[in-house]
Amino acid sequence: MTDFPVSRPHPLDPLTADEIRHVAAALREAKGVTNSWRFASIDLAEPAKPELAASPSGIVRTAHAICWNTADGQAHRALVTLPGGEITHWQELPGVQPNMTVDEWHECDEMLRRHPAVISALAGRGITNMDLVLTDVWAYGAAVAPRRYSGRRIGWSDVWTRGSAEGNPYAHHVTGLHPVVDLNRMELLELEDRGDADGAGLPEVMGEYLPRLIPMPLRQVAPLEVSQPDGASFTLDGRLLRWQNWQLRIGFNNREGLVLHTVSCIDGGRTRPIAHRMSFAEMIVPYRDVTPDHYRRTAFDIGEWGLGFMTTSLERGCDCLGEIHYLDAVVHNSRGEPRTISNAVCIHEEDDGVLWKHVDERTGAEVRRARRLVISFHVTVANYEYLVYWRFYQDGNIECEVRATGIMVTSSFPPGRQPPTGTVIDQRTYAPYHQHFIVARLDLDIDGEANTVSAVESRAVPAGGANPYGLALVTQQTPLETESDGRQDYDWHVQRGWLVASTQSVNSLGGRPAYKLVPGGTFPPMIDESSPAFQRAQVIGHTLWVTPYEPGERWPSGEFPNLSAVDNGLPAWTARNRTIQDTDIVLWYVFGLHHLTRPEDWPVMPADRTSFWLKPWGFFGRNPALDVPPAHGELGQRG
Ligand SMILES: [Cu+2]
Repeated sequence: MTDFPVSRPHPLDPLTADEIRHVAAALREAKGVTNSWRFASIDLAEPAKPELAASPSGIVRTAHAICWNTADGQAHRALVTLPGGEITHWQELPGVQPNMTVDEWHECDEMLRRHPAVISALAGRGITNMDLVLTDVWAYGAAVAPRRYSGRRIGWSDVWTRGSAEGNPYAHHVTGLHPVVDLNRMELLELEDRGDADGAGLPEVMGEYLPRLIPMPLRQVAPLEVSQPDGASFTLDGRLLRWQNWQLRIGFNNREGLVLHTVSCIDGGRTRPIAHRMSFAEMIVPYRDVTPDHYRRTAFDIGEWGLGFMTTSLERGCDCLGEIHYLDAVVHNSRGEPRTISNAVCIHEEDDGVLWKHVDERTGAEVRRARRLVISFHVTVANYEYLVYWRFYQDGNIECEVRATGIMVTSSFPPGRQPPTGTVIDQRTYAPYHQHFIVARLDLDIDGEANTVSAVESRAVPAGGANPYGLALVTQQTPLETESDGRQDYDWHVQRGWLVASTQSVNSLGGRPAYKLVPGGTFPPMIDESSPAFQRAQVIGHTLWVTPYEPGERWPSGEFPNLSAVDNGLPAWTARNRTIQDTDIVLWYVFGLHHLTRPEDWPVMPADRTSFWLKPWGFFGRNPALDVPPAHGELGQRG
């Protein structure tokens, strides 16, 4: 990649605050985008790979915007050049609902908390302090949305009440009360109220986590400091990050949050590509509980809300320890006004225990400490938080870990009527079972674009012949030729993994340099395929999908999952059954958490974690970390 002067943005740099303002102003002026409109998204229109490769300096910087008129609900797509402000594309998008916006969430909460019907329904339950009440609007799927509101931008809401002014907003679910709202008119359409028929009232729960509100003193822990007296060993030039032999570019957008571009490894002076782009393209959270409070609850946290919009600021010493470099992120509100999230992305090094070691009687112990470079961001989606960590290691490994924490959705049940689809976590209160499926979009380019993905399986050879003791274990490698082959499922019995190999370069041993996608955190959807939740999210039906690179194919459950009926992303693209062999491929890896809720996850959940790895597999001819030096002061002092 060419380096650019600092004054000029790199073609992959996210939009600046000024650029966002400029795009909104250009659309207001040229297309009559008045105050009755909202901007769902203003993001960089990333240049496609061939453009970037051909002439990065000749690329016309362009923004992609989705906006809609709340008066008639009509959504539009625009492409706007920067800094020129020329609108090169303006397209009506009939029949789709753009993503939900943070503004709508807040405005809806304000409206509902002032609404006489909501106030009256709460008063009937003895809840009269509206300052303690929180409403939390969720997006619908088409199949569970009332037909009479077809075509409207509707949402449904939970109602919660705090135990005190500073109490956990998600501690007390007002079970049985759900406003249905028209978000364009910002009005209450109806209030579902099943009442409190058995008169049990809100259960007595301990749902607090602030130190001053929990019923016990804080325990003692001694200080633990991380010190890097000489500073960190990475450099950042604009958004180009270099650390050890790694080099990559840090991107960010409204929908995916953190994006890693042009990940490569410097190997013996050669820059070897590994990934063109890695990000999370969708996150789907179906709640697996059919009660009236939960049957609509299938969140598309990326397509409906946006990880970038939901990113929160990080704090040194709390979220990350050591020598930290932060990057801010710029998103925007629904009026098209920019909002800066300070300290949105954290870059730092971590000690990671032993990298390699051997103890020899003559030479003593030879040991290397491992360290890793961590690039992370944290997202708060209403009650839940996702903490995303991309980790780069000295031995060529890449690890992607997600931690889930925050507050589980709960509701109450009448005495003796515990639903079977969740776990009791406090008095007459349960947390429904649910699943968090994350779809990582991995545009890998192992030593260039021409790659083939193979399924690699371990096989036991039956005893007999040359294998008299039945010991032999062999591996079987099956190249995936078409998109239907590319739909892969994890199989524990054969330890299936996926090798992404260059079809053009050769390693020092005569083999094809490759990286292996080592599956982790994967589980089957375990859902009836006729379920509307599955129909909207068929991507969760497989662990891995492989497609040929196509710049327009970005969103695995469709560009507009808000109020969607079917998944028109991966299932539709791959129905063409294109060839995926010896070409530029994209892997879509589905992983996450099968969240069988526990009492220990309440009232705030200790971070649960899930991850997968990309490991070099013949990419290097030997252990690439032989040249890592011993820890400071140990050289020549072993024994
Ligand atoms: Cu969960």
